[in-house]
Amino acid sequence: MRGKRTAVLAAAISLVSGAPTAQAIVGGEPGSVADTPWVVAITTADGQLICGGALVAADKVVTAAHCATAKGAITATQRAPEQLRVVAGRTDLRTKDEGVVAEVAAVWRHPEYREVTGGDDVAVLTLARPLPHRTIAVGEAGDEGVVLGYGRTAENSPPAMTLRKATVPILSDQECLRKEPGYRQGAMLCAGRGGKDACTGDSGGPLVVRGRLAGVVSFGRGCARPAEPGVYTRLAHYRQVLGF
Ligand code: 4AZ
Repeated sequence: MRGKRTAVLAAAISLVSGAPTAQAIVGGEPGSVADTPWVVAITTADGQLICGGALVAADKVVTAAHCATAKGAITATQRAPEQLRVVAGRTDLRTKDEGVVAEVAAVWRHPEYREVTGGDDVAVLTLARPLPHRTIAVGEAGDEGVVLGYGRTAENSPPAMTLRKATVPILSDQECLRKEPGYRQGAMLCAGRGGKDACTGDSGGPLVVRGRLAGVVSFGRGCARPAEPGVYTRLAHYRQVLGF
C-alpha cells in the first residue's frame, strides 16, 4: 500500500517536473560514496561511463573482464590502460568537485575470458597511484546482496550517472541453472527475481554480501525482467588467481 502510493506520487511529480522517475540501478534507491567509499566508476578519458568496480587495495580495482575489452573487435582486444580512468569517491559522476580520477597503469584480464556468458568475467586494474579510500575485502555469497552502480535505470534509459543500489536475493545454483543454461556452478552466482537488478553500465560493479565483495556484475537477459536474475562472477572462486 505504502509502496504503491509512493510510486503514484513519484509519477505525479515526474509529470509536473518532466523529470523521469529515477529507479535505478533498476528498482533501486540512491547510494552514497560516504557509505561505500570503495565503489568506483570506470570511465573513458573524456568521462563516459564504461563500468563499475570496487577498490580491493589502495591501487587495485576489481571489475569485469568485459569492461576491459574493446567492443566490436573481432578478437575482443583489451582496452589500453591509458584509455581508462577510475573515478573514486564521487556519488554524482556529472560533478567534478567530489572524489578523484585516477589513471590506470595496467590491466589484467582473466586469461580464460572469452565472452560474458562463458564466465571468467573478471579483471583487475592497477592504478597509477594509490587512493586514500577505504577498500573492500573479497568474500562469500549468502542469501542476499546489495548491488551498486551508476548505470541504466531501465533497459532503454540512459545511465543514472549517480550511484544507486538495490538489495537482491541470491538464488540457489539449481534455480540459476534453470534460468540460465550456461550457468557455471561455483564460478558464477545469480541474484534477483525481477524488479530490482543491475543493468548496462553497472557491469563490473560490486555485489556486496555482509560487507564483503561476493560478486561482479556480469550479464543478464535484459534488466529486472519478471523472474529473471542477473548473473555475476562469483569472486570467491577466483581468490587464488586474484591473490587477495
Ligand atoms: C550489461 O549490459 C548488463 N541484468 C549487465 C548486467 C545485466 C544486464 C545487462 C544484469 O552490461
